[in-house]
Amino acid sequence: MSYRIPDSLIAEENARALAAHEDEYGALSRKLARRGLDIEAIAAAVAGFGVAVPTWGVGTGGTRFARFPGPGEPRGIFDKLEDCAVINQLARATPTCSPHFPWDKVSDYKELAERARALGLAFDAVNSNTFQDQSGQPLSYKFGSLTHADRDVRAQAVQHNLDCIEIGEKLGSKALTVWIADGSNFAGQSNLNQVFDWYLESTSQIYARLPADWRLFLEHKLYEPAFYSTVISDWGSSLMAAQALGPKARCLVDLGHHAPNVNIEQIVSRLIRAGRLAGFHFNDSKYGDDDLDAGSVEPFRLFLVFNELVDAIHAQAADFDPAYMLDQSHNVTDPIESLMQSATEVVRAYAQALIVDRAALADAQRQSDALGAHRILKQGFLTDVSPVLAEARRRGGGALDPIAVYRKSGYRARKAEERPAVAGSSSGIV
Ligand code: RM4
Ligand code: RM4
Ligand code: MN
Ligand code: MN
Repeated sequence: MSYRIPDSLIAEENARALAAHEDEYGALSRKLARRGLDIEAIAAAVAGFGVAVPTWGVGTGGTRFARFPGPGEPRGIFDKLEDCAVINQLARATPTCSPHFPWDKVSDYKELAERARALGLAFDAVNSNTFQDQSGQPLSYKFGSLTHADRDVRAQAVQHNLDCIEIGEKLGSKALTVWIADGSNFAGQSNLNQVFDWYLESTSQIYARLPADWRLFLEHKLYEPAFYSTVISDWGSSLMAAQALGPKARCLVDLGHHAPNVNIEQIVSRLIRAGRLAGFHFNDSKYGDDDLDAGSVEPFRLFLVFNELVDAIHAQAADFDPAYMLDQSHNVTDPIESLMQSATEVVRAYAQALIVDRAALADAQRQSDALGAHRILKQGFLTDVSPVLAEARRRGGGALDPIAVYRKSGYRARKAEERPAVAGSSSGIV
């Protein structure tokens, strides 16, 4: 029988921390009331917010230099689901997970869907992988996949995406995320215009096979592994492709996939305006696609992204239904701890954006009161919303302090006994 964290441990730890928590919740409630805000409405909105965990994120990540796996790593998708369930059990913000194929391939998808359901989880977008060669694969992706110069390689990559849709249907997913590594390392290596044509040709074949209620998420990335040009390098290329493909195609914003200093929240605003925002891969970075934990480097930027999202909700923007996912590489932490912390930081940014006084902000903007407007925005960011996040977790059966309960449970040590290390784990991208 595999170890699960008992709910009684959560209850005990919550009981110990309850008096202090209630005091802090009361103080925040009074603070918000003075601004005309009802903390119960914020608590309800927070409780209803979910962000998907990437199945590849529960294994230790790595760099191109090395990977340092920890004890008790998940050995396959069934172990990964167990870890995803712990993240949701304690932090109550991640009811779904986003699988990656063929990393999460199994022989029986009905069994996989049932196992997820039994653990209280559902599946979010399925991700295809044509950035690596798999054993036994006839043709190589070394020089590209959906935009390879050889039509047979393109056809193989298209077929893999169609297979992913078929798997996703069995799992209850409603979207396919396509990120390709295609690009070039040398000026002249590929024809920049031609490869975009091939991208459209290949993705239109995938688009044609999307079930009626599905969406196709196109994920751009500026560079890496291609270092001279990348086919879908930026939101402009992504939007051009989405508009060429049709209304079910949307642009996915991974926070780490932009040029340095680019204004990501403005890109989000433009994509909302175009009715093409697919959703997010949240992570944080200092230099490039660092895949650090969300909110760990630039929490203000994360808040500004949510400010645009809450603004769109207020404006009742058309075609606005973004998918929220984490996409991180945990190289030096226990992935379960990182994912609980990151999910909390994403929800925090949402709560901070919810309490911004939008009427006062619009007024300050009308009066061209630059500093006044900024102060209104900052008031949301600088309010410590931790007590309302904790209360939403507690009411949902989660932990007031998820990481403290996780550490106390000894889950990882138990898994180290249950899961003998295996070679060639699909976790972590090296
Ligand atoms: C590092 C650095 C070192 C080299 C390793 C492999 O980035 O440049 O000099 O030994 O790579
Ligand atoms: C990429 C990109 C994709 C993810 C892979 C593993 O950099 O962010 O979303 O599927 O990494
Ligand atoms: Mn991503
Ligand atoms: Mn990435």
